[in-house]
Amino acid sequence: MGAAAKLQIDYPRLADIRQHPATWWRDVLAVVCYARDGDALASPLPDMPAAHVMLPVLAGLDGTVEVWRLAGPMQSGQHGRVQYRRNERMLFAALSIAEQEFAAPQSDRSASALRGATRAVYRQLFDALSALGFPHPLRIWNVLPEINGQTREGERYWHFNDARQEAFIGVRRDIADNVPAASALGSPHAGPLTVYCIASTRAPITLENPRQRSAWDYPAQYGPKSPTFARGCIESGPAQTLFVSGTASIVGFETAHAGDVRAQTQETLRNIGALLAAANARLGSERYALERLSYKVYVRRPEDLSHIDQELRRAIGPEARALYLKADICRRDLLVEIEALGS
Ligand code: 3EB
Repeated sequence: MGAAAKLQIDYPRLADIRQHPATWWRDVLAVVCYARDGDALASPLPDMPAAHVMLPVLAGLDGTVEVWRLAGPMQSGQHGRVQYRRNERMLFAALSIAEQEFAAPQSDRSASALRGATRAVYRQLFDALSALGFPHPLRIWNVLPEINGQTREGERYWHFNDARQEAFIGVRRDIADNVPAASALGSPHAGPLTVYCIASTRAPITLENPRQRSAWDYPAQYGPKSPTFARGCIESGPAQTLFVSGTASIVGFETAHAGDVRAQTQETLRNIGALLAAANARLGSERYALERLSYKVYVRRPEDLSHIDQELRRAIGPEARALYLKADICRRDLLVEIEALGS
């Protein structure tokens, strides 16, 4: 059956899971490989689609990969440039496109290559989701190099946002209340634009955070076109999987505690707490709790890791499950961003 199987996330080592028999892989929905550079990009198994994300693991073993499990059997395939794996209920989709494919000669600091790559990635993604019968993205991850970099025409993240929003409008999705949970991170290494996604046959319940202005409604000082994501969403159906978007020290629409990583971590966790309260209120139960989530923490400066980890464990408890990755956050003054899964 598996209709209400829990979506689970584990962080084994690639070298260890290579040994596992085919039966172990039967329930695997998704694999995400984190790499320092191009040398670790081999797929764990020939038939296993994987997202290759150019973010180094900060705390954890070398060769750590992320494995999402649901209930098999699963089916893998390729649609256009999208690699996917799915069962009846959920689809994992991943693709990477290099900006160079869209670069005009001599246009070094131009934003047009990033915009072209972003449009292409999202067109491919939406085409695949609709062709495969999973038209509702629940959760999207976006990773691009130099997210805080400047072009002649403004910040790279702004151009990414512009092209992403255009892609959502292109598939006729209203921006408000009809967009997935997401994260957008900067890779400290050169590499392609990488997007991966978990999608559903059914529209999710989308969530906004009462402590934060909705990102699709940010004022223009954060870029001419707003970021296209919801603060979180709940999978429709009995499993009620909760996806918490990348969350930072933003209150209203402004960054709080610039330069203070401990205070930013505390504020971020208050924001996640407020989102959980909104999710529980929406379901009329105490379905979700901070102590029961799985966390992924994006750290701008590796030297902040112990401060962030201390604050996280102080707020959530010593048993908190968290993977730490080194990444640039989309605003220069943000030092940490935290996302979560409630299963
Ligand atoms: C924020 O709240 C912090 O552009 O997809 C968090 C989650 C952030 C998703 C995105 C950006 C994104 O605005 C940054």
